[in-house]
Amino acid sequence: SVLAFEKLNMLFSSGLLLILLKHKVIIVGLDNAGKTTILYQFLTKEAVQTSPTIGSNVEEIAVKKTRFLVWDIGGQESLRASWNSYYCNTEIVILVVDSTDRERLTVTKEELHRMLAHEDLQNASVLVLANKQDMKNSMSAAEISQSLTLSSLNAHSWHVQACCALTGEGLPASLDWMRSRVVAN
Ligand SMILES: Nc1nc2c(ncn2[C@@H]2O[C@H](COP(=O)(O)OP(=O)(O)O)[C@@H](O)[C@H]2O)c(=O)[nH]1
Ligand SMILES: *[C@@H]1O[C@H](CO)[C@@H](O)[C@H](O)[C@H]1NC(C)=O
Ligand SMILES: [Mg+2]
Repeated sequence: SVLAFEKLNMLFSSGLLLILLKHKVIIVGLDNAGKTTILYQFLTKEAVQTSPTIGSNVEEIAVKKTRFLVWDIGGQESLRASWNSYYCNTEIVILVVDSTDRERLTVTKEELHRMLAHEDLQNASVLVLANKQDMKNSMSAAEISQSLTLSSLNAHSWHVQACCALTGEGLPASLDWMRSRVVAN
């Protein structure tokens, strides 16, 4: 098994092993959309927390043995310019939308399409979470899908899920979809 060891070593040094074992996910969206609340709901619901917090907003979650490394990157305008430093090796982009925030949906749309044009994200799947469905005046998943012109995303696999981060409703289904994107059937 020297050969096996050398192969393993090679995998480690190329960073491939990390990519093979954990699927990188980034959570984006405007400030106040509910990104951080969703990340922590993922940790306490269906998913099992498998390791302590790595940084303030990076968590590892496992869904039926599929491991995701989830990066919650800030949504304030000043931080959006640096989003692209997180794109490398990302398999899934979670876009969190505050479904009551009609005014800023145009900004979200622009940020989303700008982001997906980046070559590092050319193969990434996109999960749009229509959050805050518990609010009376919230837009439906279909309205959000239309406003974000998701049907124009020919190169990316995408899905919209209505959810409420406060109760966790819609989040198990989101994790199932994420898993379906990275696990071969
Ligand atoms: N009513 C309601 N409030 C939510 C929901 N998700 C998040 N919030 C609230 O929205 C605010 C912003 O949430 P946060 O997770 O900090 O947003 P972030 O800036 O995107 O990380 C907080 O006051 C949350 O409690 C939801 O589904 N429904
Ligand atoms: C995307 O997938 C294609 C085909 O598998 C591959 O050649 C390319 O390197 C991938 N791009 C990225 C950024 O991973
Ligand atoms: Mg946050």
